[in-house]
Amino acid sequence: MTALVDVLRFVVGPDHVLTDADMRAGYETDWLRQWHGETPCVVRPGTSEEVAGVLRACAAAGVAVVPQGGNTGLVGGSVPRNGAVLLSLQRFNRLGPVDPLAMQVTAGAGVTIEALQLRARAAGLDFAVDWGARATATVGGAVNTNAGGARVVRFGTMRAQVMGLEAVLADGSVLSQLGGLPKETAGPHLPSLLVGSEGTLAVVTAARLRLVPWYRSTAAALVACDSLVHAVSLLPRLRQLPSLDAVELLMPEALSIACAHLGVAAPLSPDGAGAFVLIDCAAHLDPTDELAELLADVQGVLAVGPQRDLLLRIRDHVTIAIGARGVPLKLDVAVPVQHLDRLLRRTQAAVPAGAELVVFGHLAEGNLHINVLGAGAAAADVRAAVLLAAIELDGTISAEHGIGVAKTDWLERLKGPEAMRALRAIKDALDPTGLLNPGVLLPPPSTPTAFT
Ligand code: 2HG
Ligand code: ZN
Repeated sequence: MTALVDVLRFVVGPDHVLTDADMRAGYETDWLRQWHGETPCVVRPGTSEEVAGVLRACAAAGVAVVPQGGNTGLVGGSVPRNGAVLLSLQRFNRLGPVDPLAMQVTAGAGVTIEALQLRARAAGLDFAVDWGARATATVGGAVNTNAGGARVVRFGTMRAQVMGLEAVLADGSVLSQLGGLPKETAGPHLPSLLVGSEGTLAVVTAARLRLVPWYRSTAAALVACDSLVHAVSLLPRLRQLPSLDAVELLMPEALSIACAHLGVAAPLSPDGAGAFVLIDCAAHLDPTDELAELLADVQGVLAVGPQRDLLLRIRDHVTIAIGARGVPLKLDVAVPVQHLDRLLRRTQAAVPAGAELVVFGHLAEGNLHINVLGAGAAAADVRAAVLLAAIELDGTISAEHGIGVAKTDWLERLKGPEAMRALRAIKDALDPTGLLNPGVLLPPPSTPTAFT
């Protein structure tokens, strides 16, 4: 162990190898304190060549590597396990100039989503992917989980933003594909293969990202619906809105606990409502009238416009509000929207009396964030019931958080044996010794890599 640490100090400089327990602590537990592991050292390279040096040193010592960005993941994919070295990408915080001709920018893996948004806006553009953890979550993590968030209805997930990547492969070679050409049919697009690969195929160090217009005029509305079915029925008309930016779902308990956490009154009374839909619009010209007109004959609409900041703040704080009440069973599933109600009913039926079910999510993508507090010994059964329901309803066990270590046992059921064989073949080809993030995404390898 000491020998490896010495080599790592040589590769990245002594200040960037952290071995003291108090220095490691922040890297060993995720932000919501759901996942914890231990690492003998945190290594913080500053260049792709240094990443390559770290990978070569760890490979030579037979020690696995867990890459980590902002550590805001929700499925344990960036928390160290089994004595692996923790490779932090935090120092990859370089943000290139915005290219207004291509509407693109190159961002280091450690750049936060918020910093990227601010840089884009300073140039009159915007970055499309957005979610509550924007101040801490990083580009590298977003690429690796194929992050989604609120604006997928308009701009797609992270996959749709990635024009190119720079990444270090397990053998230490640096794959640099940051050109960003919008058209190229010279074989498969390797950067796309790495999107959503959760650090198991390469260490992503930078991304060439698509930017979108910055729509400065905004309007939001909150609609109290009788039921989830009623909420879903609004989608066809909402999709007509050219300015539609987000369609978020808040079940009454999610709205209540976020408001209570923030100490604000609920903008609409949760009493009697079955579901709330938060609609956000953004355009070059004020979309308020367009949104108001569209909702004119809909009951239970909060005045469009003035309370937008509050509504978005409430939505952003649901996860934190849940976390403040305890460590929940957290599931991130999606089904075709017409099956959402069946998914919800099957979930409700699985939750034991006395447990607290908090559901919210991204309505347009049929993506429910299912959080159960106080499930106790029933947690495993609830988890199985929800994941099975998602699969049986033609959905997925992970819509945007990834598989991590949390759902590897269900991946084959979702994907089927053919896809699993293909995924394993890709993993074996790019990382034959299982150096990168073993145990994440694919079930643990047969030969565990332990720190020696
Ligand atoms: C969100 O949409 C995040 O706010 C977190 O994906 C979801 O906490 C969750 O379950
Ligand atoms: Zn989400």
